[in-house]
Amino acid sequence: MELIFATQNPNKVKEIQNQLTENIKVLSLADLDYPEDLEETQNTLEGNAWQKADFIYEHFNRNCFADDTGLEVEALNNEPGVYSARYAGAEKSFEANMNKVLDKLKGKDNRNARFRTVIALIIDGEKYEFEGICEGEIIENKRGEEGFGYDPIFQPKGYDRTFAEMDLSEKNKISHRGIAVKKLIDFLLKYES
Ligand code: ITT
Repeated sequence: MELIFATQNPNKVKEIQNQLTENIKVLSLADLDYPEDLEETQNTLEGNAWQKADFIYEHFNRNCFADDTGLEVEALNNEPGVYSARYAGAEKSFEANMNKVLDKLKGKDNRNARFRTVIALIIDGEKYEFEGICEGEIIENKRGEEGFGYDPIFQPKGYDRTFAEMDLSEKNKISHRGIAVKKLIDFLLKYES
């Protein structure tokens, strides 16, 4: 089976292909010589994941999936959420985004937050959705050098280290994307057999 992953991010493609058997091949948009960024103009993670998957299905008429992730901070009405990548502006600066969250949380006791990933899959014309959630809190000062995005300010529940203080394999075991991807893979392996 071949599946198109509707992303321009080669790391995400590699991450998933590593966990699948040879029978399931994940193709990136680069493999299809499709150079454009996909539109993400919806106001929910679900909306964006389906927007990307639907677009690719209509364009190529092939089995495909897409994902979207956001950081949801309880005391900020679940902001930045779907706007996580460009919370502090179009330049998509990880530093500026983290500083904005830290500024907005100054003086607030409730620092609960969660990362949420949604994966939209279209296979043989049928639609399936998978979700992964990682609960945690926003710490007061950035810690750690690993990972990306909001990792230096996010400490998962039950841990005294941030995501940026974990290596990728440790993060993947408990992370939002790790959980959603595992659900997708379990589904695909069963679907194949
Ligand atoms: P695409 O090219 O696939 O669209 P993206 O950079 O937009 O990748 P996502 O939609 O997965 O990435 O996530 C949106 C933003 O949420 C991302 O730019 C980060 O700021 C943040 N984010 C997502 N996953 C994260 C993680 O595991 N750790 C920290 N921040 C994360």
